[in-house]
Amino acid sequence: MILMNDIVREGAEVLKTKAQEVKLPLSVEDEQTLIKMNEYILNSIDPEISEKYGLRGACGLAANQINILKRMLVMRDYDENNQLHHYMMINPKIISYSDELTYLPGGEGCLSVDREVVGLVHRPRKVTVKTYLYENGEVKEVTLRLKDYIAIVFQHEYDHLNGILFVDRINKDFPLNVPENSTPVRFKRAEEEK
Ligand code: UDB
Ligand code: ZN
Repeated sequence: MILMNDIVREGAEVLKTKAQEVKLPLSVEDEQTLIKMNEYILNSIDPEISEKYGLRGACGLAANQINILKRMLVMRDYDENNQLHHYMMINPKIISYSDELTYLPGGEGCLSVDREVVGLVHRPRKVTVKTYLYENGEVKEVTLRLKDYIAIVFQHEYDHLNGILFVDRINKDFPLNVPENSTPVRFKRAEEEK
């Protein structure tokens, strides 16, 4: 199983390197990598397992982060409407972006970054993604339209595949600047608590 020690940290060359396309049909080795990545996410959000192994609860993981330069990522989280988005992606490609931007009001973090980073990351609010999905032992090609929080998680992981960290996207001179076309992600639960 993947532990925190297996997660590559900021400064490492693999996190600055573009990952390679995965050859299809999926090899047994690549399939096992994807399953292991998925297991990490599930273990990390299981209170007992994450406590026992000291895992940081995660909503996404890219293969670069476990030292594998292949275009695979796993993401799992709920959107603003409490719909679960759980995807094991192979060779994802963004085929269109919105001009509108969005951002997490508290900024982003990363399993590979151990320090507190102040600054906002503005990303397209909507993306259309063409990807292979691994589901129930099968690989199928789909087109997904992702928006708001889920689009942020996807783009954060997609950046890893291209050797980009969220810190690279923070405006160095004005880290808390908000462009006129960017609006914060609003979580439904937080809204209801007001
Ligand atoms: C995460 N989780 O998994 F807005 F309820 C982060 C860590 C680094 C803090 C564990 C996270 O941001 N969870 C979260 C965010 C919310 C509301 C909420 C829970 N990642 C994954 C990662 O590092 N992948 O490479 C960082 C996220 C920051 C923005 C998207 C991915
Ligand atoms: Zn990350």
